[in-house]
Amino acid sequence: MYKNIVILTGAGISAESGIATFRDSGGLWSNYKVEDVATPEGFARNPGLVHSFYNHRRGELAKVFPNAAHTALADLEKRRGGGVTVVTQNVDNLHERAGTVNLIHMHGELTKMRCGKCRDVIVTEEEFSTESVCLKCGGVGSMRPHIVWFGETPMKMDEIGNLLEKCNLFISIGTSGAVYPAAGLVRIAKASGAHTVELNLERSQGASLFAEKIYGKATEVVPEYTGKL
Ligand code: BV8
Repeated sequence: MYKNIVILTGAGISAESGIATFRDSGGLWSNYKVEDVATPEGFARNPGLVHSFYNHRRGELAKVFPNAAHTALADLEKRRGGGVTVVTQNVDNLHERAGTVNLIHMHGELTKMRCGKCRDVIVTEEEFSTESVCLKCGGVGSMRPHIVWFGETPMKMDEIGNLLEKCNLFISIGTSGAVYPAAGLVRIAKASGAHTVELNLERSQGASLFAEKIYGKATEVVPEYTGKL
């Protein structure tokens, strides 16, 4: 029986809820250039474009719902009464809305904005622009998405490292394994002696690192796999 389970999720777990992935055809990156909307340099160059990219995605959140894969992870956590942590690369709030409690957003959250001046972080569903004012310090145009862009340090890496040292089952769901350090977490889990499982639509870039691989749609393979734990 696995005592400590760490589950890494990526955009693929939210695909069947209707949220575009990044690298699949027609995905987010086919309509926007990464360097324009997901880097600090892009934000400095054209903050209005970045605000509209995230305003659009934040608006989409209200129209989508968790799917059977999100629910299966929340049920697993409830059933196990602890020892299950989801580390997500996703910035949507579908894991929380499905009931997952032990959750780390390593790339930040769409529903949060941060002031570049006073660092205040707020939860919001509003649209933001370069005219937006920080309610704490009054800074005009100083608000930015509370999101980890390329070149920025992912959140809670120490906490994630501690979890991986103790983990004996590492499950990766719905990620292409294209982005680091997220794509390297499986190596740390393996070094701790964990059993490693990839549940994905197709082989990821890191497929060879996993001891067990099951391919199919997340709403099918995730409930089936976690139901046996
Ligand atoms: C950093 C927020 C220093 C934005 C994102 C080596 C080591 C360290 C860093 C690097 C390195 N090499 C290069 C780097 C730099 C860079 C990087 O990785 N570049 C890549 C492109 C080469 N990394 C960084 O800059 C990171 N920061 O390195 O800081 C550091 C390092 C270590 C420790 C401390 C500090 C910051 C990266 C974060 C960037 N921000 N997102 C936003 O969301 O708007 S990344 C972005 O990609 C999303 O977060 C997304 O989650 C993530 C990964 O994509 P996936 O989730 O995997 O989505 P994708 O579309 O690619 O794949 C979907 C998968 O689902 C597919 O496999 C598909 O088959 C599958 N699927 C589809 N449908 C289904 C399905 N599966 C199941 N069912 C379905 N129905």
